[in-house]
Amino acid sequence: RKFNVAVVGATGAVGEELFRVMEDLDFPVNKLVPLASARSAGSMIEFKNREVKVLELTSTVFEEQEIEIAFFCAGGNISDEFAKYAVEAGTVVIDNTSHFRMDPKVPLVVPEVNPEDIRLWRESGIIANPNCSTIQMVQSLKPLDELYGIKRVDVSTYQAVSGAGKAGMEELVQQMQDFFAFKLDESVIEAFAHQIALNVIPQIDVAMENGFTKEEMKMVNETQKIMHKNFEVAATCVRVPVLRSHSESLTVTFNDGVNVDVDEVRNALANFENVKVIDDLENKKYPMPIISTDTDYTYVGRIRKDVYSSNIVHYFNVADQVRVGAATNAVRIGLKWIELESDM
Ligand code: 11C
Repeated sequence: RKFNVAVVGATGAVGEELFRVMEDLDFPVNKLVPLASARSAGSMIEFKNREVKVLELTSTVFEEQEIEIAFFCAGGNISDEFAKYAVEAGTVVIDNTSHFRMDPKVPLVVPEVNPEDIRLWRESGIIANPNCSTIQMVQSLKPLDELYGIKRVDVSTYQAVSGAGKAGMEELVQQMQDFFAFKLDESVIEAFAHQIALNVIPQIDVAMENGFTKEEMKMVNETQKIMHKNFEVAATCVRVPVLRSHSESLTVTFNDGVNVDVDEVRNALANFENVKVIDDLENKKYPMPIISTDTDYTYVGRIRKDVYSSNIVHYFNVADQVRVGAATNAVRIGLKWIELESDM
């Protein structure tokens, strides 16, 4: 059977991508209802070669439109204010913001990693979609934890400007144009704390009391919740002038006594759902944003055993932030929910 589906934040970067991913993954849509603020209501979006009108997000729209599944991707404040109306109308909410992620009543799901947690959705009516940098990381950690048992993860990220939405992408493009027009020093700096063109910024989101940023602590707390494990995680999150794929450099320490076999690691990753291994340094083949962008895979490469400790492996992983890190994971949650919990 097919479902009545709403997308809240239909005109944002993730909202627009959700329509493409639903088309690509053949999401069973009966009626599609794009929702946005009054400012964007009335505009049109394209879905399956048809124009669909954007309606205004109101407290009653979920009931009026008989919505069964609602994707929320309009920011935490909007989820805070409107998700409850969807839940009251009997809609399952798949929330792409950080608002509900650490709520013990709300499952936080990466379908390849912890699909069974979806079954807890009835407690709140909400399933949370993790942070983009967490999603691609746990997709590679899960098979490695099953293989050897993880003790600690150290990760540095190279995060694309798409993490700050359309405004972030536009700011990078504008600054590059300004550079070639010899007026970069006049360029607007709004989406990020500093100029992002020709720069890297070692801060994503606000500072926390412990000296880490909020983005870095999301990678710690969300990883532990998704994997149901309390292994140690330390993250350094960095914004780089890349349009829409996040990269991560990982050092994974396994339990004492483990002797890493790189071929075993490579096979475990290659056999994991939606992970692709590209790992041939001699021939200059490894994951890069220009490979992952516009795809639904997490790419892993540069896999190597530590020179000093036999229980440590290093690798690099890359995924499209707007798709794998947001829209595709949300749609995969929706498909899993239909499989496990809907009354179809
Ligand atoms: C970034 N990871 O790259 C952020 C964007 O918790 O959903 C996503 C924020 C979130 O800026």
